[in-house]
Amino acid sequence: MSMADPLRGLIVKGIAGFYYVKSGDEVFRCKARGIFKQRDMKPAVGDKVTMEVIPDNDDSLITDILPRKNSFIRPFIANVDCFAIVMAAARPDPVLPVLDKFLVMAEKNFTDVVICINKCDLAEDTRKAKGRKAAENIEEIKRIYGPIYPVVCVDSVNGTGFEDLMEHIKGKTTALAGPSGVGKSTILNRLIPEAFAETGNISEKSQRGKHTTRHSELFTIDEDEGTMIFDTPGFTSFDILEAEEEELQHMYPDIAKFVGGCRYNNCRHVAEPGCEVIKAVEDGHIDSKRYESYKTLLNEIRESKQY
Ligand SMILES: Nc1nc2c(ncn2[C@@H]2O[C@H](COP(=O)(O)OP(=O)(O)O)[C@@H](O)[C@H]2O)c(=O)[nH]1
Ligand SMILES: [Mg+2]
Ligand SMILES: [Zn+2]
Repeated sequence: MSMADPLRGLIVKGIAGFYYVKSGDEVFRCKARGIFKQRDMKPAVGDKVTMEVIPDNDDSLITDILPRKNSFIRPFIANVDCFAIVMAAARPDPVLPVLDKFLVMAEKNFTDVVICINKCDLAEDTRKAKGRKAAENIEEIKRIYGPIYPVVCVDSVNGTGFEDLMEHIKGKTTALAGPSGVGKSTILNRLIPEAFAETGNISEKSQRGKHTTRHSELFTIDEDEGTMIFDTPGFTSFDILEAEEEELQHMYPDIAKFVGGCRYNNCRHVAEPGCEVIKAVEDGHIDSKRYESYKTLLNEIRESKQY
């Protein structure tokens, strides 16, 4: 007797013990096989799975989870190809050490990156101080990060700059990351109108949007090209502190370029003599803000290992 190939699919949503698995044009509501619980494995949105369709039963059964490219704990998702890391040109002003943390998270999980500056409309009126500040913020991000990562400018209220953004996420499964209030939900609504991601109104005082997405969900932007995007409640905690201090230098591509030439081969590039990284900072080949954030994160990792 020959068994048919098991049906393959992609988990696009998980709610209350049910998983919604997309296979071709169909979405099957599934339960997970009991064995996963015993093995302490939980299917995640983004997982590629095999499943069994049970005749005369409303629900199908997830029988296996295929190996993951990466996975995250909060939000609990898997197989992210690309992070679109969102910062606002202003309101709220970009915080570069936070951008660096998201970049380290992306590097640690081997994803592509596109830095997306949103609210670029705020930089239009440079006759006003507010507009000049937004324009300066955009220029600074482009100057520091442009040589290392793709940087795109969008205005998600009016929908400008999205061709550029699409260029970098085409054919990939992308997750939006970034602080609250920068416009992630508004961008998502532009990219996939049926997502209906709720956009919080920014409060004048806190300059923060209210965040409302509770479940992670994976939406298709372009079926033929295989372009997909996660809607998540947001990345709040970072796995970065699980990194070894030795690893961190490799998660800054601009710093990694100079690693290997130092006098000591266990050089951490903090104050060691004969350090090529420190020399590159002094010579202006590495931006001093990036270097400072490297040292800050290195300290965070060291402190977390002391307990
Ligand atoms: N001026 C301007 N405001 C925007 C833009 N994108 C989003 N906003 C506003 O910023 C606030 C926060 O947006 P939201 O999408 O909820 O941010 P999230 O917390 O990152 O999901 C909302 O009031 C949006 O209307 C933009 O491109 N330009
Ligand atoms: Mg949001
Ligand atoms: Zn060094």
